[in-house]
Amino acid sequence: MDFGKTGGAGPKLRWICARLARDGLILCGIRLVPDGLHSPFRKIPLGAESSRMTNPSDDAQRSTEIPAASAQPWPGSPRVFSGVQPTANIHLGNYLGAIRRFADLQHQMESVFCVVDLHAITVWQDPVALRHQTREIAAAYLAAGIDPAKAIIFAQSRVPAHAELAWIFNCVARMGWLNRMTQFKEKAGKDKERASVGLFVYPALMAADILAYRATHVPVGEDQKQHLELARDIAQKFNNDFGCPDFFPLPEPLIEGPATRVMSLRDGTKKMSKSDPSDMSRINMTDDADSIANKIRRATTDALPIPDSVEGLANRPEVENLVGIYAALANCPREDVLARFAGQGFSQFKPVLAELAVAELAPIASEMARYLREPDAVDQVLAAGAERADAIAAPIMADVRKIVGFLT
Ligand code: AQP
Repeated sequence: MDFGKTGGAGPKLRWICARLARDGLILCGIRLVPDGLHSPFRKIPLGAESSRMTNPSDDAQRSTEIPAASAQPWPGSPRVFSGVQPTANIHLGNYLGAIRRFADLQHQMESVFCVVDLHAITVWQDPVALRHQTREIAAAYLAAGIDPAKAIIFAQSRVPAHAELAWIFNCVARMGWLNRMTQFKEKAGKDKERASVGLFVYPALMAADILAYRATHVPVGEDQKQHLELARDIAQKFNNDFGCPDFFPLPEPLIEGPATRVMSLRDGTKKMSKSDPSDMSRINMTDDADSIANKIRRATTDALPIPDSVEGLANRPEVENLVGIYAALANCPREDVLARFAGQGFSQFKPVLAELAVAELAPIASEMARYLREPDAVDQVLAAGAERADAIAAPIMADVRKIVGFLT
């Protein structure tokens, strides 16, 4: 059987309909976009649809371009979605760039926070460690103040919509779009042939994560900006290709504050990262007070004093990083930090920064440890969250199946 050439039954059916309509053999229209969908999207007249889809083999030419975004505001309710991978060594960058924002946003909008285990397995994960790490991220969410009675907390693999929609988006996204993703290039390294296919299509899964909930706002660190732009392109192309302009929102990245890209404590030009082999490069969310203080004390700096203006941070990436971390922890602009510490050396600045970091992170680390001593309770939170997440995603997926042309 060849599933590839016609792109499936839906386009083939539309092509036959279009040909018959063109030849004057159809007198009444067939509704290509079914009734009873849960979204408020516009119905496309048969004529318009027919002329757009004249031949299923046009697929590649028809829509490789990213269509222009609709000027209309999203008519649905706002919803936040984001996630963290259950890979080892969750760190200060994950906390300041993402998790702390999640805890704030839960009070502003309906919020869905996922432990993205399907993403984690795009690189090898030991199954026993993966289970522990999944609970660890859930514990980090809870310890950081995300309330499971308010926000939804769950593991991605427990809700089938993610994988199913990701497959559909694999067929919507173009190779050229994914080829431009810098994270794949960085993570695959020189030996792309040995990278998993999953690592390459990771951004399509990320788009599915967000859009399975029709999420409108996505708090992430700076490193995810390109993937978010791709998610918007995929949403736009899906809406355009299937003639349902408002079906998926174009999700807005929320990349805000002084710590959207926390850098390594050893090298201010490299992102603080879970996979950095040096534990001294990052502050882990599980570190105790002594480790946090020790890592800050030994963080790379230079011999000059702290400058008195943001311009003075140029070409001093390690200093810029520590000032940014201080500003984020103290919830103030970098200018305020510089005004307080200008002219001082790092022997004065580092102990104050360490004290601030310990005050914020040590209680979270001990709460995480407390949750992890009760893994069954964490599992219950995740199971209840998965049910709530599925209740949102399942009707959206039912609509997606109808729109795509699957028999339901
Ligand atoms: N250094 C960072 N500064 C600010 N935000 C960051 N994030 C990650 N690193 C930083 C944000 O944290 C969220 C969860 O990230 P992830 O677990 O999905 O994966 P990642 O981006 O691959 O994280 P790492 O720690 O950098 O892992 P590796 O070592 O695998 O590359 C995201 O919102 C991310 O932007």
